Parts: sequence; structure tokens; C-alpha cells
Amino acid sequence: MALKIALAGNPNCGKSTLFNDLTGSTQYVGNWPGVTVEKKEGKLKGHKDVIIEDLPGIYSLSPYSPEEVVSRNYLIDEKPDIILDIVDGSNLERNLYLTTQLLEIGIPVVVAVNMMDVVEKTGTKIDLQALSKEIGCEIVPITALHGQGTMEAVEKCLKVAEKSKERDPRVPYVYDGPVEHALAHIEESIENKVEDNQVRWYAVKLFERDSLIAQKLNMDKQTMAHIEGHIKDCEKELDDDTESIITNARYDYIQRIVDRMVKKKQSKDQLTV
Ligand code: GDP
Ligand code: K
Repeated sequence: MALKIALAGNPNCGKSTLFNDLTGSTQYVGNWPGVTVEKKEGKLKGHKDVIIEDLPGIYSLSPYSPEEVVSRNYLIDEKPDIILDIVDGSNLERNLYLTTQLLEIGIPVVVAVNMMDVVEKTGTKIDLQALSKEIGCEIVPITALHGQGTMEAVEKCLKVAEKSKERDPRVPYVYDGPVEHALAHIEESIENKVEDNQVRWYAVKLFERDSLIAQKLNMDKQTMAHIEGHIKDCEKELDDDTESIITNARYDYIQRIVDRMVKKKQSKDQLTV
């Protein structure tokens, strides 16, 4: 059976450039069923049995745009063998927001940090080794525009996919105690409905009151009421709504990472203060 690599990333991260570089002329372009969102698929150059699925450019896996819904449904229903997450290295902070969500989905992830030519030109230093260790996945620096590192990124994907079919979706950062408490209860109430490695992702979505996901899981009223009770307790304790709680936890985590692992070259102005 063919191996499937899904390309995911923010708009303008260089995903199309990478996709073209990897697939050459073997592309198929159509639409995702039911929506006018472009679906692009291709075969890895020189590998008939490796399919590259180019997901739409997205900032999040929330239910608010057709691009996001198509992408998340593809990832949870079709379960590609691996996600190649392309992040714009010159805009790391913003791009890692999607990464934090992809890491929870239970599929192995390789991160390609793109635009390394820009990163180098501006004198920014990113500690990719530390970042890789922190988020628990392989990271490959690439410059898609010049085809640099792109084959290495794909080879890393093939290697990782060969080793494991799933990843531990518990990202090594801790949501606040009350959030983890609510998530544990939600996870318990859906563990018979979904695969083990997908429980976490679904639980976070239900915690965010994502109604498309509640529908998809065919949740009964009683269980939903039980979950809502835990959600309300958590919101009361943290004095915020659950969607903001999750969003803020992700941004706080990214901020901590970036503070530690990205060193921007100081401009002359800053040096002379
Ligand atoms: P997409 O929206 O993610 O598909 O992004 P595109 O592939 O269309 O790229 C967005 C812009 O970034 C284009 O102008 C590309 O030529 C440029 N680009 C892509 N990769 C790189 C790169 O590695 N370095 C530089 N400097 N530009 C890049
Ligand atoms: K574009």
C-alpha cells in the first residue's frame, strides 16, 4: 500500500513551492468533496508508492473555515502515515500555533522549518536541536525556494513513518491543572468511541465546545451534560471561556519556547541603548 505524507502549514509558508519541488509533474488537482477548496495530490518524484497530499493553508484546526474543516477531517478520518508540518522560520512564533495542534492529533509529525535563507540573512539563530527535543519530533531546516533540504525532509518522513504508526498526543507541555482535570474526565467519557491515540485531540475539541466534533462522535445528551459540568467548573476556576483557555495555553507555551530557542540579531539601535 502506498505511503501517505500530508503537507500542512500556514498560508504562505512555502507549502506549494515544496509540493511542486517534491512532486514535479505528477500532480492531480481537484476539489474536496462538497466544498470549493482545492485538493492537490501528487506522487513523490521517483517514488510511485509515496503519495503527497497538500492540505489547504491554515492557521488552526478550528471549525470556522472550510479549509480548516477539510484539513482536520482528512487528518482524523484518512489518517495519513505522517504529517510534514511546514513552518516559516522567519515567522516561527505565529506558525508554531498550528504545530501545537498537529502534535495532538496522534499521527507522527516531522517539522520542516522553511525560509532558512531568510532566517540566515537576518542573522537569526534558531536552536533546532533544542526545539526538536522540546516538541518531541524530528526537525529539518529547508529552503524550498532553492530545493534545499527538501529531499532530506521527505526522507526523514519515510524513516519516521516506518518506525511508528502513531505518536503520543500528549504534548510535553502541561495545560493548567484544572484543564487537565476536565480533559481527563472528557477523555474517559469518549475512550470507547475513538482510537486511543485520537482520544486527546477529540477531548480538547469537546472541551472547546466544538459542535461539529460532538456531532461527529454522535454524543448523547447525558454525556454532553456531564462534560458541560466539567467545562463549567474549569471556566469558573480559571475565569475564562475554554476556547480562550486553550488558545492562551498554546501561545504561552510557544512564547516560552521562542524566548529560549530563538536569538534575533540585535539591531544597532538596540546595541547603543
Ligand atoms: P503557500 O501559500 O504556503 O503555498 O506558499 P508558496 O509556496 O506560494 O510561497 C509563498 C511565497 O514564499 C512565494 O513567493 C515563494 O516563492 C516564497 N518562498 C517559498 N519558499 C521560500 C524559501 O525557502 N525562501 C524564500 N526566500 N522564499 C520562499
Ligand atoms: K500562495
